[in-house]
Amino acid sequence: MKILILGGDGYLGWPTAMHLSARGHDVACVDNYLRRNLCSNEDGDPLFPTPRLPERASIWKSVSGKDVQVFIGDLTQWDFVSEVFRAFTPDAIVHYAEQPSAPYSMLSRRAASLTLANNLQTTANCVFAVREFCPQAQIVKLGTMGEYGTPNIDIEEGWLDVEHKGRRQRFLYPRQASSLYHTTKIMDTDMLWFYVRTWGLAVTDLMQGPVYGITTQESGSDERLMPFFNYDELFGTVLNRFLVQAVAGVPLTVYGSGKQIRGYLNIIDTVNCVRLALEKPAGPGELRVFNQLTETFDVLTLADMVQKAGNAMNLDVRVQHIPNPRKEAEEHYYNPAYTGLADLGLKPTLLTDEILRSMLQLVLKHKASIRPQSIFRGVKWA
Ligand code: USQ
Repeated sequence: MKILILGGDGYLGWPTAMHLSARGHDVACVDNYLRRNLCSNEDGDPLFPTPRLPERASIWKSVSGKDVQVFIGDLTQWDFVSEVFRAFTPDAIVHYAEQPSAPYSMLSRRAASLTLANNLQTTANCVFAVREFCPQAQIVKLGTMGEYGTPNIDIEEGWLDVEHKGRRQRFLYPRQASSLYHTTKIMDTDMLWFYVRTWGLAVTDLMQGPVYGITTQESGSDERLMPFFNYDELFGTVLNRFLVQAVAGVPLTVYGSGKQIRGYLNIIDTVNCVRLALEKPAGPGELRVFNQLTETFDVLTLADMVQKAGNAMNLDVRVQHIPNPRKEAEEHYYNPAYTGLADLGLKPTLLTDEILRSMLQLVLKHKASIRPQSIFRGVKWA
């Protein structure tokens, strides 16, 4: 397949590009370095620098012999979008091109506006470009489990059958997110569903939980090919943050009671899920939704696992409860279904002591460049 990855420089975009390329697909990446720029403006540079896309693509070519095309530009700009789609004519689009941080979206009016404008406009441009240049192409859109929030009933995979006054109808599962970022993802889903119904697009929405991890099969131990690894409050996800905190000797920042449960997965599984969704596509006029997680944890359990793995490596890992800067339920029911991707063939890479140890070892190599001041700044939701 010819696969166009929107947001190909990001934490997930570049590992996905290498994975699909290694599997024989013809891959192109588009990015405007929005995430890199936001991170450096907010003192959130990653643990170690990663080359920009053209250099990554040439390193990948030298190790794999495979080409990944690169387009640098802003996907909110229609002229650029149409140029890219005309030049590449994809069979499939993977859409990651969004401002991905919940805390960033709650930072200020300006950050909220950027998140809204960027996320909704890139999604709309993706839809219009498919309609105009490649109407048969499928879209695989990265959604988030956070769209559902933490309802007091089981979370189904995307849809809910509702019986009301003796009549039945299937609806998108109710969504109520707990950040503006997550809310833009709900709006994306609604927009895609509208165009699936109206124009017959083929769309898969992957409702992903927080991802952890730093290496994939394709990066191996070559740091030049590893993803952009954030540990700062705005752009780092919780487990990646805890591992860096453990190495830096900063107490693990458990927000509130730490009983918040989420569905997690290793970045190795993310790239496999995206490939499986592409290789077994949704049909025309179908919005297919998968919940993309492999296991659930509460925050305290993650902190406990990191503490044990770190202490076994002679790190002095402490855990600290800090007042929760976010507005989120801390004690709640959480029972999401996630069988769809397993049915497509996903073999989960579950979180083990060995995985934690190997991540800690990699972080230890970069201990000297950790900036403790970017670990916690306390962006408040309310
Ligand atoms: N948390 C802590 N301490 C920290 C950081 C986070 O206790 O230092 C807690 C949060 O309060 C939350 C949980 O850990 O309850 C997960 O937080 P997170 O920062 O790892 O994840 P989140 O902000 O929800 O966002 C991340 C990605 C986002 C993706 C989402 C999936 O940044 O792009 O959509 O995970 S989900 O959480 O399922 O919505």
